Amino acid sequence: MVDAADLAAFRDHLDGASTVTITSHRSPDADAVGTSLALARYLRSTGKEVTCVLPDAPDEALDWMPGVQDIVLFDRDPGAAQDALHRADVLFALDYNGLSRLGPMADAARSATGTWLMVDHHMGPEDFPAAKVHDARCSSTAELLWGVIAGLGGKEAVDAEGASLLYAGMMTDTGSFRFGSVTGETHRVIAEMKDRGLDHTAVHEAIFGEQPMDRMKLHAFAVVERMEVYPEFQTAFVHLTAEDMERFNYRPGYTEGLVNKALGVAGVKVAVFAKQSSDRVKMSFRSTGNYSVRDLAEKHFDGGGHNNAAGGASEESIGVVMARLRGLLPEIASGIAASEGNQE
Ligand SMILES: [Mn+2]
Repeated sequence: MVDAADLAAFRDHLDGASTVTITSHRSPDADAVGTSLALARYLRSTGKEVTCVLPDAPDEALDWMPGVQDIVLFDRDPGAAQDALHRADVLFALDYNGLSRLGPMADAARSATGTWLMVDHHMGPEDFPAAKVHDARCSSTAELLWGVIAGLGGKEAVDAEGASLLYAGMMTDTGSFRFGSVTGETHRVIAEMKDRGLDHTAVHEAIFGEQPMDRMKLHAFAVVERMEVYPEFQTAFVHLTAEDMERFNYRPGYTEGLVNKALGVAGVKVAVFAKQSSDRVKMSFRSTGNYSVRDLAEKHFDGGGHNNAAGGASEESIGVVMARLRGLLPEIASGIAASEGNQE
């Protein structure tokens, strides 16, 4: 639920603003992009001049999102991105809460002189915003943002397209409404989206329905050749080298969901996916139950996120990262055991 005092602060800051710039995190997912575009639509309906700026491009799987082509990308057009950050009266941080999550765009964001507002559901928010709507128990930023838009009196401005943007964030951040973070409120918000004309089937189809043959082959290859399952530690790893990704003509988004395949192996409670990217190894962590992969990612791989879903990165080679992960197996297993003990 959105706090009335936070809403009042948002309203005050927005009342005096004519130019708004909306930002979200590096490697933006459906929650990041969907909320950026949905908020932009609402604010434009109130007469604001709005620009969405992201550090880099979203997955191709989000190409269907109305307005995605108009987003300014810092890595492609740093001048335009910097300009949008610097001339904004109000800046939004959506779906992240630390400026380092912007990667190379962080410095430009830090030097912005407008007022920051935040809507986010990750733990441990930094205090750079003047006001924030923050709830680490909420399953998506999209769900929180609906509360903000509704609270500001903007329900009517959310049409079927706006609803599809918010729904995409809610759907993907909850593993299609499967995770423990889903609440009655989550489904009440979806009911509101349906009332606004949401075509939920179309959103599922657009994101999960069809996939390029190369992506399917990459997943099959990863499962057969690159998955390591350690039943005695209730843990599975899967990784891809730069050569693996080249072999299957890797495109952004191709590895989405691979970590969940590892988590889906019978008896596995912790899964890690690691892939070589241009300058570093990027990692996704997942768990079921009480064991916090956020702590694991934070302690060993400069990462963060949620208890059951986190990310991290390393400057080491993929071989070194995998060796380090294997070395952590006893620590992970005792962590799982301790978390299950805590539950009783
Ligand atoms: Mn999110």
